[in-house]
Amino acid sequence: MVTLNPDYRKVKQSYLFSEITKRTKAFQASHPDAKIIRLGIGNTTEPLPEIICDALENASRRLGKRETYSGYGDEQGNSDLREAISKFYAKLGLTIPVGEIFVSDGAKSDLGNLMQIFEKGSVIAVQDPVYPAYVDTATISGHQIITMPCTPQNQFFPEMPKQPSVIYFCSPNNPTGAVASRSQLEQLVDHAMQTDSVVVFDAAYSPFISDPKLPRSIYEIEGAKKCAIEINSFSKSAGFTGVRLGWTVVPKDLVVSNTKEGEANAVWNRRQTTFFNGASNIAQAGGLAVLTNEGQEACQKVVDYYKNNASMIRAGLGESGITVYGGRHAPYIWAQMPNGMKSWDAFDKFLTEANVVVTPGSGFGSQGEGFVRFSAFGHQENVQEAIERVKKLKF
Ligand code: PL4
Repeated sequence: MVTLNPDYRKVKQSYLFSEITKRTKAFQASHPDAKIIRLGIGNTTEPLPEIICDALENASRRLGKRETYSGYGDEQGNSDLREAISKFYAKLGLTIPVGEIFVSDGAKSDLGNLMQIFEKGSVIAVQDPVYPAYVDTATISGHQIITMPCTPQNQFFPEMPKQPSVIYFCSPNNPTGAVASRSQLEQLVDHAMQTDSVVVFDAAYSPFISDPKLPRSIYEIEGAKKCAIEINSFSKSAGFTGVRLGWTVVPKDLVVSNTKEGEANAVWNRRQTTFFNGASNIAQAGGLAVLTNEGQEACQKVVDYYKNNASMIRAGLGESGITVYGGRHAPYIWAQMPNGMKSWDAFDKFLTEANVVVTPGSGFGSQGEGFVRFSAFGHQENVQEAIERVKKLKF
């Protein structure tokens, strides 16, 4: 008998962001004149800098000539891009050799794919609230999930799990917008070392950190190469949400219990060469341009534009009497609704009365109930308009 993977029955029928899209479309269909402003899904809106567009265009033109055409590349990524990523880390004072860098088609694919290298039934510890892709991919992969509550009371830094776990940790955090300090990340790494745990560190929002004292990579913490994998993305740093490009670092020093040094790196390499045929060669050429000095400067300007949106949202919600967290080193503002209002009720109120889409906090976990997440990705004039509309609401 052939059966479907029963673990799909354990996840909600609809993925959070698909549900938001569905409800927004239904509202638009019944209110065709409503000018809806989307601050729900964290989706970039600003155009790519010229230098990146040129690189993407040139790469596609190279495919049109016999002399420069290229087909499949290395599954691990093109060596020039891997070298550029290694240099990106060198600027943070870190040594990450090319052999530890695996180019991907985005962080979401790898955070889910990484579940495959751990034995089925492993304990996966996630922050609560959390980006739902971690929970859903862990469930579908047959692992057990434990949650680490992150609340205003613990400044969104959780107590560590009691048992050895694969700890998914995201900083700057989606959805709370909290960013972990150096001493908090030292606690995380110490804990992983002492308990034979592995940290999967999601650094997708690291370019939003503007305080040089705050770590942008887990490898800024001593000992992290022995216990941590890092995922990164060009989506939010360079507006590649649609282009699709990211990378994962699996250090050769990483030791998962019962393995030798280098084995986790080799297993991930085996996984990638077996299941993945490499990122698009056009996207990789774009990524190379992003990592040039000129590219970094141009992309940082776009990140700063979104950061300015985040400050505007923080200020506007504050004026409305809503308690806000995050949004300083992150594109997300975590807003606590007044009078115990539930997340989906707040979602409906924002959508129907202000025609503004937000993400209900309860979709990120039980600790998100009573919150909504505002995304700072949007055109500035729309963000401004959304704030004006929200300020008129009565709670
Ligand atoms: C909507 C912590 C957004 N359709 O673009 P990627 O794959 O390199 O990065 C995905 C990703 C990875 N890690 C974290 C993230 O927050 C995200 C993107 N999250 C959001 O609004 O929370 C986009 C979500 C996307 C989805 O289905 O996840």
